[in-house]
Amino acid sequence: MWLCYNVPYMKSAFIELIGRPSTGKSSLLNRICGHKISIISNVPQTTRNKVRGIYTEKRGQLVFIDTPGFHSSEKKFNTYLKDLAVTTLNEVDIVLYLLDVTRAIGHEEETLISLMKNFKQKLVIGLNKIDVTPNYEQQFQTLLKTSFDDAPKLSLSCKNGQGVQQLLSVLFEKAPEGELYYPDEYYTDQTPEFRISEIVREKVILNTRQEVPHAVYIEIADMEMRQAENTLWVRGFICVERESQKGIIVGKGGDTIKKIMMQAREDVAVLFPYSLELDFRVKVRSKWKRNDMLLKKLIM
Ligand SMILES: Nc1nc2c(ncn2[C@@H]2O[C@H](COP(=O)(O)OP(=O)(O)OP(=O)(O)O)[C@@H](O)[C@H]2O)c(=O)[nH]1
Ligand SMILES: [Mg+2]
Repeated sequence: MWLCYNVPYMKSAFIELIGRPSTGKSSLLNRICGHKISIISNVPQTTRNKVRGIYTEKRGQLVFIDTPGFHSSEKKFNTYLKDLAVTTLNEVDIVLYLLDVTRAIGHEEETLISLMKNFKQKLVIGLNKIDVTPNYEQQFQTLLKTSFDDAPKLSLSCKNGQGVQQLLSVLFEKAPEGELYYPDEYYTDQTPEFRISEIVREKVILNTRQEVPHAVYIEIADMEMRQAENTLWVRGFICVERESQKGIIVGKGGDTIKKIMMQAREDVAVLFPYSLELDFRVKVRSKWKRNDMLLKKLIM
């Protein structure tokens, strides 16, 4: 169903969310769109893809593109993630640059600030996590004022929703006039396969520590809808770099993998109107982060 609001004109825009790892980009996307679209964790570089979240109301439609955290590193894997975030900047109407006010501005943030200067005309700045550090003004506002005098700056908390409505007003003000890009009931354009694999990856991240979350990618081998049982069967692999990581994910007597599957099933069940059976095995794929063909498939 398409919206037929009685307003003089509609607005619509593509908006990229960019910022250092863990600034809260995915949390903001989910809060605005009202659904769990992008996975979230306190591990840097949780997001590895361009994840679209769609927000529609009487003023029009905002299509948010969540991107991987901007991390200065020369490693191949990080370069892929960074390039994805940077190349998207040229494709969108608005750049929403998110900073984490609980962390000091270091070299990485300064690199991003320099990059953002090329997009001043379409820039909106969000200062997130003010629930933790409400008195951040001195450190951030002075720097941002000298670098981006004209860009709107919003104080935000994705945790309690503070500032989010004001942010939406600013974004609609900045958005060009235009028709809706998606039907109004859409809140994402992700395939079921991608959503399931991301939720499984999130549960792996939440149940493991240290290098394991960064060593993992998910491969869906097969999805089969069994109509008679109204059940979707999903089989796949949790791929890691080393045998030791496989052991951590499987856990003692298979405890960890069972927990991961149970948590994933609970989250996935909310998304789909049918039952789900998840059957995932852990396998070792050493050096996968150096495999260009695989990275091109995984990071897009
Ligand atoms: N206290 C507080 N925590 C927040 C807020 N927003 C996000 N977080 C937390 O910050 C961590 C990182 O959040 P994400 O949304 O995954 O951050 P991200 O920028 O998408 O991270 P990457 O995908 O790794 O770049 C999570 O533990 C969130 O719960 C906020 O406003 N306040
Ligand atoms: Mg993210």
